[in-house]
Amino acid sequence: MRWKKYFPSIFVVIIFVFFGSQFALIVYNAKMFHETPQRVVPKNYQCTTVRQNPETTVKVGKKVEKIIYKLQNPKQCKSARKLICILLAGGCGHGCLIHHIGICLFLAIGTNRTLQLHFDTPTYTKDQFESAYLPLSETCNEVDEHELATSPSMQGNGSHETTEHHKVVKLEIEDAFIPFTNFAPLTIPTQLKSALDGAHDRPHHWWIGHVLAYVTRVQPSVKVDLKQLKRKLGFSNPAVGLHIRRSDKIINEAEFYSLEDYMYHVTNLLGLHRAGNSRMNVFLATDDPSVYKEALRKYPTYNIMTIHENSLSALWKREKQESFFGIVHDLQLLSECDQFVGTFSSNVGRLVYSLMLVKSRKESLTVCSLDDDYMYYKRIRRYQEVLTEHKPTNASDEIELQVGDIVHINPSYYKCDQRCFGTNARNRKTGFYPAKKVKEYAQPVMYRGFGWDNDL
Ligand SMILES: Nc1nc2c(ncn2[C@@H]2O[C@H](COP(=O)(O)OP(=O)(O)OP(=O)(O)O)[C@@H](O)[C@H]2O)c(=O)[nH]1
Ligand SMILES: [Mg+2]
Repeated sequence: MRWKKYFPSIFVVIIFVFFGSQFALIVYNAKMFHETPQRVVPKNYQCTTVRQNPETTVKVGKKVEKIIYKLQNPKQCKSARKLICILLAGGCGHGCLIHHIGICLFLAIGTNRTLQLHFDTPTYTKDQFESAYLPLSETCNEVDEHELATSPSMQGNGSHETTEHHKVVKLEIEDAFIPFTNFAPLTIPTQLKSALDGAHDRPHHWWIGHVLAYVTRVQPSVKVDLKQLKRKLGFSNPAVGLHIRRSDKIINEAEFYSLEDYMYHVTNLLGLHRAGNSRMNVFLATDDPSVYKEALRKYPTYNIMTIHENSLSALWKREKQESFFGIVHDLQLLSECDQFVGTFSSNVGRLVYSLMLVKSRKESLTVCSLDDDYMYYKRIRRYQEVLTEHKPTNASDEIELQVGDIVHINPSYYKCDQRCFGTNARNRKTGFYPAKKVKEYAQPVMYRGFGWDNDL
């Protein structure tokens, strides 16, 4: 066999290509992580404290869980009103996927339908999703092929669905904006708004949290894994959850922030100086494996807990099943922490915040985003309510505000810290105004899945 004499050279070429590509990747990552961009000095106002009365929110939360569960588990699946959500987005990460399913569940609850999922994306399968998360329904989980083929696409305008009289409708969901409905994030069921009146600072965020918490109810096997992981880590509360999103995200979607930028907030939250000698618990999740060593070296007095293999698989094997479980575990553990530091430009960071709102039993929860304000793609407009009158001082770029005015924030402004930019709905004037004179406004909408006289 003549080719055998070439075997040593083929072997050398394979070795060369393999090690060469590994070397190139290391150089690429080193460049990406360490040579990067301008440092933005963190400031206190990047943190928000959300307050609640846990006695009320826990009670109402249990009722909300029951309402979603009931709608998702009709006695007769065949005759039930259904929304088949076709998940299309390829290249959609885990946080993105959960937020897409969330959009579908908002719509299903709003239009009084049971949600069914049809995965049509190269990135995930239904089996994979259900290997970690409970099926959305115990009685109506399987999509009927005939219904999938023959049912019309959901149509409508505002809160009115023109396909309302069809028993089954479908909806393709990808990255495009879906403009036709008010059953979208940042709205809140009217009944819920009154039930939470005075009991929660951000009732619309809390509602998003409940919808996403339903989607991410973990399988019993994942609960067992989490218990073991926590034992191994020595996970204990109080703890700050720290999420550092780098790798692909900082190429052109988000800024690079140094570990010190994040730890500045962690230290503040832990009240290090006041608490004396006790070790401070930080649960770290990241897709940059170099962070852990750096953290151990620079912050030896902190108890930094991490699942290092998760960050390795998040960087090198993102498409693989082990990485899927890695992000599931990291998400759950982050959301069990008492405070959060991360970036809201990341779907993962935003998801952690939403889940924390549901899990938190304390009166206040502080979250620090080093970049954007909280948002949800495919949301309705973000509104604010004016608390204090404002007369522009230098007529240049500010608008006038009266108590009770509703302002909508310009969507291209991702951050509203000291000053916000938006349009006053009363007189359509657009300009800047001080952030401290407004508060988030939750838009109430009649979600039909709540019934008309639900006693919350
Ligand atoms: N295990 C683990 N994986 C992570 C972590 N951060 C990011 N990842 C991985 O990176 C992916 C990011 O997913 P996306 O949902 O797209 O979130 P994003 O990239 O932050 O946000 P967008 O690109 O804006 O959608 C996740 O699916 C994980 O695979 C982390 O802390 N732990
Ligand atoms: Mg992404």
